[in-house]
Amino acid sequence: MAEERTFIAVKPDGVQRGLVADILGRFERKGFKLVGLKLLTPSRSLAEQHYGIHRERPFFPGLVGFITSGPVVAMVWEGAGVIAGARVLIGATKPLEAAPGTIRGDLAMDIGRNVVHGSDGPESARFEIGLWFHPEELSSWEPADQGWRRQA
Ligand code: DAT
Ligand code: MG
Repeated sequence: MAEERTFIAVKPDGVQRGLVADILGRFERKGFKLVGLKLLTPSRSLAEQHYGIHRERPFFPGLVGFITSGPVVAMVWEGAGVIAGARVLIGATKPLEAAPGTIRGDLAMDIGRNVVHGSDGPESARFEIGLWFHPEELSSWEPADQGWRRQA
């Protein structure tokens, strides 16, 4: 399986509730590689582009208002199968239906306060990484213990 990258964000509710370390730590402990990380309050333009696919949905204005309401922790994680794998760690969009052990299953109740975002496929991952990060903000590096995370 080829190495790939995905965009993950701790939403404002996760930051306000002090869940950043817990959420970040789950990706870290899984073995995925952190290649980009920053805290920012998204502009309306960034939020509208990020959620552009939902532009016509009734929840869109509330969603944009929520995601721009405070700081977000934006991240890029790398690894073989990380795009789908991160979605498994995140759990279902509706937190009450998310499996226990997943981020949303463990840490959230409400679809409008589901604490974390993850790209849903290779195309959205590429788009979202380019939207949130400049190329020079991403680091290519090799963990010293990579051979203990993934068989060569
Ligand atoms: P996901 O975040 O699991 O990729 P999505 O892309 O379908 O889910 O929707 C993006 C976000 O929009 C989701 O995390 C929460 C919000 N959302 C989706 N459906 C909603 C709904 N029916 N009512 C309120 N918010 C909703
Ligand atoms: Mg989505």
